[in-house]
Amino acid sequence: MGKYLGIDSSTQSITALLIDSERQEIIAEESINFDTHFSTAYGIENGVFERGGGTVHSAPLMWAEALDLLLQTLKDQGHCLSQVQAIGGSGQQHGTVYLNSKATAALASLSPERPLKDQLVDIFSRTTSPIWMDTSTATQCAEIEIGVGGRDALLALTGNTAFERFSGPQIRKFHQTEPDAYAETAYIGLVSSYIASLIAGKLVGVDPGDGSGTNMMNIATRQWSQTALDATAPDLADKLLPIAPSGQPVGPISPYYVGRYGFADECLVLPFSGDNPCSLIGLGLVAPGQVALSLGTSDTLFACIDQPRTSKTGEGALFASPDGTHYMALTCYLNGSLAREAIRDRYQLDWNRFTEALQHTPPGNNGGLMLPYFAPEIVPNVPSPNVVRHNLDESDAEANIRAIIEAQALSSRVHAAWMEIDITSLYVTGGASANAEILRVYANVHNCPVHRFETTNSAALGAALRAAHGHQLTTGSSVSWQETVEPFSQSIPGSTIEPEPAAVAVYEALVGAYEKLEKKHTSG
Ligand code: ADP
Ligand code: XUL
Repeated sequence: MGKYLGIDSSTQSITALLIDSERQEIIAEESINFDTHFSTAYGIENGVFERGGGTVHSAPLMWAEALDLLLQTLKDQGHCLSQVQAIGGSGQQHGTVYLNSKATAALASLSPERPLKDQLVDIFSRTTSPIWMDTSTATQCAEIEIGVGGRDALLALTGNTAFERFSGPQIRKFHQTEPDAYAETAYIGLVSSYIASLIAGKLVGVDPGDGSGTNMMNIATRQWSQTALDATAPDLADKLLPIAPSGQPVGPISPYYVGRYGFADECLVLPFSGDNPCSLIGLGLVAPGQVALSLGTSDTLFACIDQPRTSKTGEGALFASPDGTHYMALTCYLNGSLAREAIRDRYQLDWNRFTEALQHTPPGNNGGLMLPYFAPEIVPNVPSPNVVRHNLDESDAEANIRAIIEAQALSSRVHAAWMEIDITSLYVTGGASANAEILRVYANVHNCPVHRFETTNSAALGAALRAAHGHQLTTGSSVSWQETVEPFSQSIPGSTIEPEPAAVAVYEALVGAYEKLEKKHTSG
């Protein structure tokens, strides 16, 4: 029992969440927004650079600089980091980081006198990282599926059909377009394993939760699949570390953080996992049944399941749960918060006015519908931006606001069917889950209560809980996952949003029309 730190390196920010497992409370929660601090230095917007043709990258050196700023902020606030017994972490999924042969020595010899940024600038064989928003690899997806013996073969082997954002297709594209830089790459990691490597001061492998988002991991054995690696790029096994079991500490924290921020020498580091797998833990989904909704930069709907269920149509993804035994089924949308912001900004509103518009307009929007593909969409697969308005006048700001939220909620209902789960409640997280009027639409579309939690940073909370669980196992105590998550996964009393029968009936009638409109304008 003690203090545990969770770090979530996400698309737009990096967050630290500190828990006291004895007092069963969150004692610190701090975020560094990338645009606020680094937009000029790195030329990013919303945490990323868009390079046309669906290419979306970010800057791994910026993530390191942001990590320093985050820890400095915690230290300046007076948090006693020497009491942290273990650190767990989470990263935006699928993004790949490419390191050269200098990385190992640089990580091992970090001086607490100089910031990470100055000491890591030379370790990259590729200075940018393609991230989950990148949709530029349709060709590579097709090639990988053929390479392993077809789409069904890849699905059976890895649990997933090929997705543009997944790491394997991104690595293949890098090998094809920059073969020299690929040859100079000594190690390929994911966002999660890269941040873990910075903290451990040595290269740390990818965990099964994030490994399952690569199209390269055998979902049954939770190890890299040589067949999938061969279909992806040459010599790839040499550039990857073995998969690191999610619950086993990889060693103590690097002396850099001891000297610079006052962590204890013996503070342990757990392998990091993906943000969605960590949210699964942070929301307490350690047994099959409950379903959660994350409204972050991406919107995701996910559930804990006990048997690997796959999505043949390519609507859903299957990941290993970092609890070591279960799986998670997930549907991911690219047009989440940034699409909501596109509408908010189109009508020059703030979130208060946006929320008022939802209060002023009726469920069903008088028949006005929108397909909100401001950017290419993952589900359904929409390769280029395409915003469709049906019975909807673009000049009517309030109706457009209701239309986008209803579209997102209706789509989450349509594309959750593959999971074959009866959704009887939704646990919510992510920045937009602070907005009760958005959640009301989801409660009515899914006809179930929506539960809210103390933190909207469930990925960082899940990372801290993973640290607590992993550390306690090293002390010989046989703590269960249920015991670990329970004190932190109670919904806020009185905050549940219940479905309203009249609105439920409206959406029951509307969902078919939405699906029809979606089919008409997409190949799905
Ligand atoms: P990520 O972890 O993917 O970087 P977050 O979960 O932190 O993202 O969510 C950030 C997003 O939350 C912002 O881009 C913003 O659009 C959204 N957000 C914050 N407050 C509100 C609000 N009151 N209503 C709707 N969306 C909000
Ligand atoms: C999940 C996905 C996104 C990212 C960013 O498959 O691509 O949810 O993890 O949050």
